[in-house]
Amino acid sequence: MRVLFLSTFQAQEPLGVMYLSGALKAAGHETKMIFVPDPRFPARFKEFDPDVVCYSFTTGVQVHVAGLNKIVKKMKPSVVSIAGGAHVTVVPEFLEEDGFEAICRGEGEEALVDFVNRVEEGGDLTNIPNIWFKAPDGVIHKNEPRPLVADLDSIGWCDRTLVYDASDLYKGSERKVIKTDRGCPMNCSFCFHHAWKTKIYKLSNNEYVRRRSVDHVIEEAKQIIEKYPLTYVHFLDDIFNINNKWLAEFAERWPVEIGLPFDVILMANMVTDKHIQLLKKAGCVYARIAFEAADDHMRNAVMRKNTTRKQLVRAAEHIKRHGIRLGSLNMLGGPGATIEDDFETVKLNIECKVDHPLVSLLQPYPMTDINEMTQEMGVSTDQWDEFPTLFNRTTSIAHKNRHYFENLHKWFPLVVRHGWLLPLAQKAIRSRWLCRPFTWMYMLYSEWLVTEQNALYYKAQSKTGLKTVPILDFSSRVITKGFVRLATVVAGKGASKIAMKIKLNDERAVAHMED
Ligand code: B12
Ligand code: SF4
Repeated sequence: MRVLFLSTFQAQEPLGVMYLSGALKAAGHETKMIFVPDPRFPARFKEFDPDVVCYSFTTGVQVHVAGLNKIVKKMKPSVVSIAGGAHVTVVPEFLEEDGFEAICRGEGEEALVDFVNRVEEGGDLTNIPNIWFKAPDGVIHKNEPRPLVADLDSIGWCDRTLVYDASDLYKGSERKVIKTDRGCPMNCSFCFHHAWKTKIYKLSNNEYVRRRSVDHVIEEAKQIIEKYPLTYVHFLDDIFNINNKWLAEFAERWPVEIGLPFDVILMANMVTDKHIQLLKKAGCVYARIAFEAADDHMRNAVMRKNTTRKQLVRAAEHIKRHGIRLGSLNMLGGPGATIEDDFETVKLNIECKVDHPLVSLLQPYPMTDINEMTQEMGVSTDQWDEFPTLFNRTTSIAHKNRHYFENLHKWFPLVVRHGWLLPLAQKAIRSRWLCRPFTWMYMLYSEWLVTEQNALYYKAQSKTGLKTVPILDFSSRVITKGFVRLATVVAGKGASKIAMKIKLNDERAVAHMED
């Protein structure tokens, strides 16, 4: 069968669909991806003439996806539309949307292959594990998930050609992503993991948390290097330092067999000095830890990070001591937070001398425990169609002085790096009228942080030239972005591809802080 994946451009290559395409091809199907907007979309759609169309998306963009699928159904009414990924897994009621025949909950390689095989055979579509199917009479058949694939190596390779053949932006990027794990043992109340683990799959950590072998990961990196530009790897793992034995083997082999710099996210309550020594030896140039909130009640009782302040400070010290760039992930405006609590988070970042402070406004995503908490507190939304598509800029939580939190978000990176600005920020965030200039300030400063980040990558790769001079890199990014914004106003969506090219390799996008 011919299976088409449709998606908007995103700031990072989408791994999930590449894995799905790998599984479909191994089962003998043909796949293609089209990123939209694309002026040649109708012609390319007609040329490929798909039997099945797949969509993968997060909460916030479902309305756009439904609109896109309407266009698809007009072009070919007989095509079978199936959605999967983060949003429909937790809001399967999306299937009630006109135009969709099925959704997939959870991991999809085996489920999608079964589904497409049955469509091909004209078989029964009502009883495929993981798949919810809407029969022609409108009845929705809801199937339980199948057991998770225990040995991740057995899933095989993700099919990078799906995405790279569809877009030179991703193919040409010198940074590529690799994911070595699936699942997470933690139960942070704002994250999708506890919802998937305990509410959908109903599994223990032993079954839910899995990791590929070091062999398999190194082989993947080798395959990428053979075919595509690659000078830097962004590991998408939720917790890179979860297994001591794995980390030791990785640190031994990666520098010898691959030798490329990389960045990771670490869990602060698991970090030891030995981990950081190993990571340094392996070529890690940048490590992020999640502070989320300095207030103990918010961090541990509300967000359930299960991490003490002491552990955060100690992990930060280890990372700095070994000369690795320290990034922090922070969330402002949690349910019940006061602005004073959030200023404590700023102070904790200052105390830890964070190089790259990343910050978002907490959004209570569907099916998460924090969403239930915010509902119980009467400050949440469950209108998913009105959910913000991005984390930053605004909060969906009904705080008394919402603009205080939104303004602090814009001041956050600057104040963390320049602590003397704290008293000024404490006053400035109260202004209702300066939100826009604060946003510009945030964007400019974030651009500078990205410039610092780039300088680090260039150094690790021993690159030289004008592009590697920080002030020139910064100026060119700012001028080009300014130009793209102007061009977008004048030329509309035509400029979006250039904007995306600038966003690729942008640290904020990688860390979920897209501007
Ligand atoms: C990398 C990443 C990104 C990247 C790339 C996204 C991408 N398309 O891959 C970037 C930086 C662009 C990104 C952006 C955002 N992200 Co993000 N992201 C992730 C992250 C860390 C890894 C995704 C991944 O590659 N997983 C590995 C692959 C193998 O798994 P997968 O993608 O889930 O795909 C499997 C299944 O879901 C399923 N499947 C997926 N699609 C489909 C489609 C079909 C048809 C079928 C049958 C099955 C299926 O099968 C796949 C293989 O098993 C996840 C958290 C995580 N650990 O998964 C968050 C996550 C997906 N992101 C999240 C969010 C909130 C966002 C943002 C909204 C954040 C923001 N900036 O404000 C944006 C949304 C951007 C947009 N407009 O769409 C949330 C989504 C929650 C929700 N309810 O939707 C997650 C779950 C994080 C979390 N802690 O909760 N993200
Ligand atoms: S540690 Fe990170 S990935 Fe794991 S549950 Fe918490 S937020 Fe999610």
